[in-house]
Amino acid sequence: MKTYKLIFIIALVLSLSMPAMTVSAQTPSAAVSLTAPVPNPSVVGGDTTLNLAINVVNINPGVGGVEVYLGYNPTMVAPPTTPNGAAEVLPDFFGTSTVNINEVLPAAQCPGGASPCVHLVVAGPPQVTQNGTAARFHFRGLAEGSACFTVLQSVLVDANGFNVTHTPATQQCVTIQYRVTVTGTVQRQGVPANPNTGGGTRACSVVTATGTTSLGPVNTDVNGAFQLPNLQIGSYTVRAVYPGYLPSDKTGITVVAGGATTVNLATTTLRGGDVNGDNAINILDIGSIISKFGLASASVKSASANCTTADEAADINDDGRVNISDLAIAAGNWGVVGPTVWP
Ligand SMILES: [Ca+2]
Ligand SMILES: [Ca+2]
Ligand SMILES: [Ca+2]
Repeated sequence: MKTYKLIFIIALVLSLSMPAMTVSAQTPSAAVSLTAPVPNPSVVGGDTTLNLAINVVNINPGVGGVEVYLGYNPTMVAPPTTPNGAAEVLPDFFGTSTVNINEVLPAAQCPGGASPCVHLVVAGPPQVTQNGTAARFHFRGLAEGSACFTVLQSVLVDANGFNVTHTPATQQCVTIQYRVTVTGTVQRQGVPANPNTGGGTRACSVVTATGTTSLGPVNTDVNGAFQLPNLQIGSYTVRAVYPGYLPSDKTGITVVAGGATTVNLATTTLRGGDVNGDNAINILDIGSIISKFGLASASVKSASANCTTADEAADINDDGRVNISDLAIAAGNWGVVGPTVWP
């Protein structure tokens, strides 16, 4: 009976103590941090973003506001002025935030006085235990190099307005690279054919850049326009090709830091008649056209949806027929060799 009692008492003690163990309060903690900038590397003229993250555990009566001064290097990055200013408030920490200040301050008005800063205040329903992002900062890249972001000062306050001691954010940096987009238009002699019997367009000329790096191929659109993005600092030749035509080369394109981020090339017009693609227009090409003369259902690459159709090169002007028009184009370019000079 005594043993019975003892077991009962032990069981009672255990049953009382166990719930207390499972709900025991976690040690209160709070931290403010910056997420890694995205994208990294970023580009001159492009946007880079990083988030203000807050992590609080068992802070009573709950964190109800955060104020930060985010310092940045003004020679490397600048906050955009539109549409939402330098920062946008995110709902991931407070849910719906109720107050925010979002302003860019000169160095003299920032803690430490060494760099300009984004001053942000966000407040919302008090959060006792929560981990999330309260805001996202936006910056535009200005120059090649490393740009770092530093929280010069951060304040967390609880729902009673008292400061909450917290771990401060560590610095985040982004590499900014200089990149250029080359745009231009490629036309093809005799295209679109007249009358255009549902034939091809100026689409599907293939454009590549070679040099310091290789970029492309990209296809021209129905108007012959193309874009080659992300050329890094260096020297390039841009080439346009299409079956049945001599290639055209734009040489000596140099990308230098601090120049324009878009380079617009003049329009080039490919010369037709190189049916066999050997960079010369001669008797071999004329012979190929004559051997297919009268073909009325030629395969037209520039009429296909994604430039996937293999092209009948003897149908120079892509009207779906091999006839006197194609012969005239080739004969008119007799003796011309490629690549032709892109103006
Ligand atoms: Ca040829
Ligand atoms: Ca034709
Ligand atoms: Ca063709």
